Amino acid sequence: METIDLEQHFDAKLAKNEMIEPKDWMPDNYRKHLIRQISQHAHSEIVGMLPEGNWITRAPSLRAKIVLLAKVQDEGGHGLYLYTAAETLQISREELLDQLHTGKAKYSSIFNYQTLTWADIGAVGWLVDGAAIMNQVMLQRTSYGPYARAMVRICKEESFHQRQGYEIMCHLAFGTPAQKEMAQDAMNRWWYPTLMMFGPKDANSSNSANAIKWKIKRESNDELRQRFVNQTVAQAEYLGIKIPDENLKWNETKKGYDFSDPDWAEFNNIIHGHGPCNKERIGARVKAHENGKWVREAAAAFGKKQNAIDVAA
Ligand code: FAQ
Repeated sequence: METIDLEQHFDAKLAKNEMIEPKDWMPDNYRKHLIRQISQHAHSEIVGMLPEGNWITRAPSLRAKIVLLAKVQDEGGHGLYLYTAAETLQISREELLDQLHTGKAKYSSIFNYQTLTWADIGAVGWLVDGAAIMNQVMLQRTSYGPYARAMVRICKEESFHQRQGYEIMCHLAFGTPAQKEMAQDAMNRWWYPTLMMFGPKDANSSNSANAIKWKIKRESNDELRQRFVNQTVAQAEYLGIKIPDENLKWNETKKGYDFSDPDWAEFNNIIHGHGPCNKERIGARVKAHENGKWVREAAAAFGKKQNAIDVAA
């Protein structure tokens, strides 16, 4: 087929809401856009294991430890599905990881903050996973098949993660005054970084126009952020925890809350590698990658041996 026909065929599939699959023709910019977004998402999942993994040895009960351990393992699994989806776009795992380790590829800004107390683990589950789901529900209908299918399972697990976090917050908020204070302190530190997770305001979002045109994203950064705020206010009220925003107010006209912007200068600093934990996070990932070299080599050698046996049989 001529390129022009291929392009028409691609557009027609999108118009009919049919998925684009790895063997289908796709514009090069669509492929690059997907590699960027899916790999950023995969990197976020595995870097996101670090702030929570930090609390596994200090969880306050055996039950809490088992639940947190399972959650952190889930995040590793999400990374795996997403790297596999990205690899269907003609890029190798090595290249993707190299981009993370050298700072060429981004990962979510949220994982550059420290988890200082156990309440932070509650806030991460409740707010961070809550924001992640808000964004990811629409990605189950993203136009690229392998990404959409990975998101179905990820969303199911994220919803368990969000409840795990909210349960921790319930224990603390309805516990002693010191525990409630700890929960409030976590909310004070995580609220604005969570709002940043949705990305810059629509007017400053350089990738959104293409993402919406190609049905990669179905809703805009601002729409999702607004929905997250609307949903979270009632959950905070139930806990008796205050959202640290004097401008938070119901707006009857838009049927949603008005709220303050996060500090976009802080956001820009973080996504360019200068947040509180950027160096520490990348350092930990590079170290884990180097320590895992022998495992990758052993797995590759085993795979090679199995192939030789299969060919001989
Ligand atoms: N952090 O033009 P836009 C999770 C960058 S998973 C860092 O609006 P786009 C699970 C953006 O890449 C969390 N960078 O970009 C979990 C672009 O730079 P580039 C991750 C950000 O792609 C929970 C530039 O700014 N989720 O949490 C951020 O249309 C607990 C301009 O931005 C996903 O990745 C940010 N927050 O929209 C794990 C979901 N925001 O690449 C462990 C999929 C923007 O041109 C524990 N991704 N940037 O150099 C998306 O939906 C989109 O990529 C957005 C950004 C919404 C993140």
